[in-house]
Amino acid sequence: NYIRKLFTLVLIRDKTRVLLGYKKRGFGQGRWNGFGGKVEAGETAQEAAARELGEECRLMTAPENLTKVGELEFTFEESDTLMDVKIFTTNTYTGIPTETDEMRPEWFPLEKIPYSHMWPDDELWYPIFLRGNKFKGAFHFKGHDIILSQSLSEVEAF
Ligand code: 6U4
Ligand code: NA
Ligand code: NA
Repeated sequence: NYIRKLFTLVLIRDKTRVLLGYKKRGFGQGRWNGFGGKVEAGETAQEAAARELGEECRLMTAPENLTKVGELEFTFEESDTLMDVKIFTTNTYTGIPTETDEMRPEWFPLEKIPYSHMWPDDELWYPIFLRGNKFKGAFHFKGHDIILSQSLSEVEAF
C-alpha cells in the first residue's frame, strides 16, 4: 500500500531536438531530464507542469498548450511513496531556456539523447514518445539505478 504522489514532467521538442535540463540538486541530481515537479494543492497537473517549466528553465506556456503523452508510476524498494508522473509535451512557449538553481537546460538532437546520464527507464519510453505515440507504464527500482520490474505499453488515450 503505497502513498501516491502526483508529479509532472514536460518535454519540449520540435522535429529535430528536445530540451532537457541537467538536474543540479535534489531528486535525480546529476541526471538529464525534462522539467517538472510536485503538483501542489489546488493545481491541475497541466497548471503544475506549466509552473514548473517556468521555475526550472524560465520558459512560459499556457497549461492548455500541454499535451499529455505519458503516465508512469515509479516505486522504490526502500520507500512507500509511489511517484505518479504525468508527462506532457509542447512546442508552444515563449522565452529562452535559462539556467536556474535547479536545472541547466540544453537542446539535444533527437538521435543524441544522453541516455547513459538519465534515469534508466528513459531509454525504454523516449523512443515511444519520439515516434509521437502515447504510453503508460510502471517501474519498480532498487536504489535509483536498477529496475527490478516494469511494465510499459503504448496507449491510444488515457
Ligand atoms: P522540490 O525539490 O521540492 O522543488 P520538485 O521540483 O517539486 O521538488 P522534483 O524535482 O523532485 O520535484 O520532481 C521529480 C521530477 O523527476 C519530476 O519531474 C518527475 C521526474 N522523475 C522522477 N522519476 C523519474 C524517472 N524514473 N524517470 C524520469 N523522470 C523522473 O524520466
Ligand atoms: Na523539479
Ligand atoms: Na521544481
